[in-house]
Amino acid sequence: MSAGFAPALFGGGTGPGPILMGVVNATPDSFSDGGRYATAAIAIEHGRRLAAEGAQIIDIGGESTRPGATPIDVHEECARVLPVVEALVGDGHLVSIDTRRAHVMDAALARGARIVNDVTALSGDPDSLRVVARWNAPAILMHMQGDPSTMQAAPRYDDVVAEVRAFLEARVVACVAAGLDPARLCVDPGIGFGKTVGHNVALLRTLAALRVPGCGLLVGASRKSFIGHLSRGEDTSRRLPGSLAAALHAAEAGADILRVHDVAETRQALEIWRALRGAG
Ligand code: HH2
Repeated sequence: MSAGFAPALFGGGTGPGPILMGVVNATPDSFSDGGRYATAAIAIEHGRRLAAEGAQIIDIGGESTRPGATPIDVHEECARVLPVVEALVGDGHLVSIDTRRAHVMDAALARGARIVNDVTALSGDPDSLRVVARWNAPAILMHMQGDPSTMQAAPRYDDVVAEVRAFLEARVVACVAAGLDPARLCVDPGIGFGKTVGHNVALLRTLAALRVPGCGLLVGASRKSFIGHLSRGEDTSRRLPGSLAAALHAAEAGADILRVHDVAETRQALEIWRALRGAG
């Protein structure tokens, strides 16, 4: 764990290694599980299952950010996520809201969500910083090159690790200037967001270098397309083994939070990893 980062704010931090954030996509078109959790009742049931399996944070999103996805209306996004947020908060779960819109952040925080997870690192909506500062909410700042509709067309970097790190540092500076506490921020390299397979591999190989001092580090590699590309072209439903390999690699590199779809399986992998490395 990094000095200064308070993982307890994000729901964990009592033992060594990362905590798990379970993904609930209340969307009809997510890349990995599109449509399976599209009704509120099914999404709520899924969130409950992920919590029972060991997710300390339940991340609820209503807009797919898969490559090529088209943005949806803010009211539609609220209609998808807010009933799910309310129900899971009502159960006592720690909920994060995965959105790039300040209005959705505000509405979800008002219903008891505690964390904001933004794939634009609070830069996609001019009101986001103000909303997060007003609620004093912990926030996850992710790197993305471009926009989901075009980001995989031709990702380009001179030095992907240096550029992602510089972006994350600059966003932390902007957040602190807006009144946010760096100990309540978590940075994320944004695996698959405007990146080729080579870019994703370079970022995962150098995770420790991407950490911004005093902030947490989150990695979301679960079921992402680089796993299929590096293996035999498996589709999202057949990427669990690769996702576990990526999760253990991120744990070894010191990630604080892993954003995963397969909570029970990742938890078991981490338990064995912890036992074998003698860390409790
Ligand atoms: N990945 C996705 C969505 N949100 N947030 C963070 N912080 N980090 C990530 O890597 C990340 C994220 C994409 O995965 P998923 O939610 O399963 O798909 P979709 O965006 O299509 O709903």
